[in-house]
Amino acid sequence: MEFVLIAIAILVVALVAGVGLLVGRGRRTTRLDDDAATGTTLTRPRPPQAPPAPTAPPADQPDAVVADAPPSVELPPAEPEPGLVFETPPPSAGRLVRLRSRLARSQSSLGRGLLTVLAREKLTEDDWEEIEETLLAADVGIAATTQIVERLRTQSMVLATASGTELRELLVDQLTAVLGPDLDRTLGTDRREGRPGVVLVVGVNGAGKTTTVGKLARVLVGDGKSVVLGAADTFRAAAADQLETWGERVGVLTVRGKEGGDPASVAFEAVRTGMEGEVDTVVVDTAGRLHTKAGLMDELGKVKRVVEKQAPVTEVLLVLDATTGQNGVVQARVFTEAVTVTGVVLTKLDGTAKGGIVVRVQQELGIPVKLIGLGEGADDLAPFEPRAFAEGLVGDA
Ligand SMILES: Nc1nc2c(ncn2[C@@H]2O[C@H](COP(=O)(O)OP(=O)(O)OP(=O)(O)O)[C@@H](O)[C@H]2O)c(=O)[nH]1
Ligand SMILES: [Mg+2]
Repeated sequence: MEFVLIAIAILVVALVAGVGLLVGRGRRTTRLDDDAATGTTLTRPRPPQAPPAPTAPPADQPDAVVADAPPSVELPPAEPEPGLVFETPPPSAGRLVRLRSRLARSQSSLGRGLLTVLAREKLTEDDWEEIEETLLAADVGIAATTQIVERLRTQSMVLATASGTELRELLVDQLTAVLGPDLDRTLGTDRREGRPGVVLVVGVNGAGKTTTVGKLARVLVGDGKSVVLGAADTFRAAAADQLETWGERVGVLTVRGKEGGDPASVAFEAVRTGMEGEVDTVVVDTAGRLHTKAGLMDELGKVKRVVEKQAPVTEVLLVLDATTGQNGVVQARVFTEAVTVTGVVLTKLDGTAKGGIVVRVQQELGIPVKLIGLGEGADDLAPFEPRAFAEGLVGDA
């Protein structure tokens, strides 16, 4: 009798396990159990990873994220649901050359305007003034405008006899020179000393942060890297959904928290997950914040400090909307006081005639523009390359 009871018990357990497995496979993304302490849920990432050894939480882990027993995170190969295929985004190389025609609005004011004047037989003072005004109208800024005009003036003799193609080349050279061709624009996305690169993305409301995080994940996946996303914008549930959708398309895991939860906890959890999964890069999205609200700006500092209890933040990207002009530069200054910004992302350059803003932002902030957004398409984000950008501004023959 006892034997029969044991046999029935084993049968029941086997049945329950079988049903559980079937249900799990049917989901588009797998969610691990809620972390009791943080309410964080996880979806699976793309890269096949060896299951990590269970680790104890670090001694200096902040109170808000100390779980009794943090779920050990196993990151098996991400498998899309049958019939669903992960997208394969293009690599970073060559993106700007492909997208530079999106600078069309800038081209019409800068390229055409300048080339028309430069092509005149003998340049008068009025002509030079017109050149200056055209550059200023494209938001190039006074310092760079003066530099470009002075250099072109020293080449007056050459200009007088130059062909259309030669004029274009001269102009591209001068624009490239003010775009900081020698600045280091390497993105801090690589693993260092056995830990993932950690990218924190900050900026004011609506600048394009979440979109940039999603697009950046695609750039990284396109370059063969493994990525985890952190949805540390806990103000709106929709923000985490938005990010998760970007991730799911390329098989990248998103760590998210409860709406209204502590953003630093989510960022911490995302980095912990990335460490355990041994991914290359963890990219953390943050909530849009008004640069005038001191409390919100302080919160950014906290997010960074909490993350750095585990791994150094290797890149802080400030996302600026290129259509906001001078205001963007003012905002940027406040952000640089709250966190050390290591790179600027200028978004919406496709929607402005003021492509020269890149020059001004770099010169006034002393921070390199590392990425630019040139459209709403999933792969419309490109690493910034001065010469290709200058060519885009001037336009094709
Ligand atoms: N045309 C164009 N639109 C862009 C670009 N980058 C972002 N956008 C659009 O800008 C809008 C805002 O983008 P989000 O990524 O939601 O901005 P956010 O900074 O995360 O906003 P909050 O989280 O509300 O602060 C969206 O409609 C994006 O499609 C770009 O390079 N070009
Ligand atoms: Mg957002």
